Amino acid sequence: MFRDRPSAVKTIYLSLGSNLGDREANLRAAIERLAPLDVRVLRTSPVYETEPVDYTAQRWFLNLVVEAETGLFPMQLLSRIGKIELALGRIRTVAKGPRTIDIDILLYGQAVVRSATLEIPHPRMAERRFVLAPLADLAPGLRHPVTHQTVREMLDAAPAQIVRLIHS
Ligand code: PH2
Ligand code: MG
Ligand code: MG
Repeated sequence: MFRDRPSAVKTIYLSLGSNLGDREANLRAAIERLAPLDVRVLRTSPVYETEPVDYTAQRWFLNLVVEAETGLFPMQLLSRIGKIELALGRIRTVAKGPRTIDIDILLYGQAVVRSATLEIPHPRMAERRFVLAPLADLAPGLRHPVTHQTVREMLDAAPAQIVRLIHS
């Protein structure tokens, strides 16, 4: 009963990235701020150091993926994530440029959301090793709700990009 109500608890996957200041501390601080905002962290992937994509003239990133549970609706989740980014000093200057912290929603259960301000699954996740490598550590068999590819299949097909494991 009510299994498909959007307010039911969902398993979600978030991509976190930082390439300014103490990157590791920024990732940790962001993770700590999730629980008080009703996003319960279940597991955290290993940390990868990753070559910048799109806007390449910037420092390498540290990236990881968080698996969490939340009863928040997608737009509520997006707005709380935005609060964490702001609190940690994110200033939007160059699009896809340097940032103290970036938190992106990759997956929200098997939901598909397409609005002007939010797209789930993340529209570029299948092209990004910095997303797929840590996601594959947590959930290699998880399927993309639109393409039905597994995370492992997406990673195998993704374009070249250097990602190196830093630690678990
Ligand atoms: N984020 C971007 C653009 N490019 N490259 C890496 N390696 N890691 C990121 O998190 C990243 C990026 C836009 O959000
Ligand atoms: Mg991003
Ligand atoms: Mg973002």
